[in-house]
Amino acid sequence: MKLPSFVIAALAALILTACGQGDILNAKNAVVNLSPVEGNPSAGYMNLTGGPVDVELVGVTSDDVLRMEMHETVEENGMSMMNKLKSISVPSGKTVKLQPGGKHLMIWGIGEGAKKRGLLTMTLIYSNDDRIKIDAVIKKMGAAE
Ligand SMILES: [Cu+2]
Repeated sequence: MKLPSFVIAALAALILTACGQGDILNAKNAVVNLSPVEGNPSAGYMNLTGGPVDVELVGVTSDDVLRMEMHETVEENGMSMMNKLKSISVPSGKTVKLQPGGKHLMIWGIGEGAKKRGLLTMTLIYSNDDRIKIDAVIKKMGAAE
C-alpha cells in the first residue's frame, strides 16, 4: 500500500512534535531552604530540564542576594565536603537534579524583600547565551514540604 504524500507529511509532523516534547530548557520545582542561622548560607535546589541541544549552566545570578555559587557535595575519605562548580552540564532532553547531598546552589545574603515575598527571583545563564528567569520558593528550614 502506498500512502498519499499528504498523509506522510502529516505523520512526519506528528512525529516531529512528539520528539520535541519535553526538550525545553527550563528549571522546575526550584526551592531555597533558608538557613535558620543568620549569616550562614542557604541552599537552593531545582530540576534543570535540558533543551534541544546539550548546554551547560554557567552561572546563576539574583538581584536579591549578596552572593550565589554552584556547589557539589562529595564524599572524600568518609568526609562530606563541598566543591565549587564552574558549570553544570545539562544534556539535551535530560533532567539534572540539584538536590541535597549533590549539586546545589549556595546562597548568601538573601534580601528581606525576597524573604517576605517567599520567592527568590534568579536568572539561570547557559553556555548558549540562553537566560531563564525563575522564581524559587523560599522555605524556612524545618518547614513541612
Ligand atoms: Cu554548598
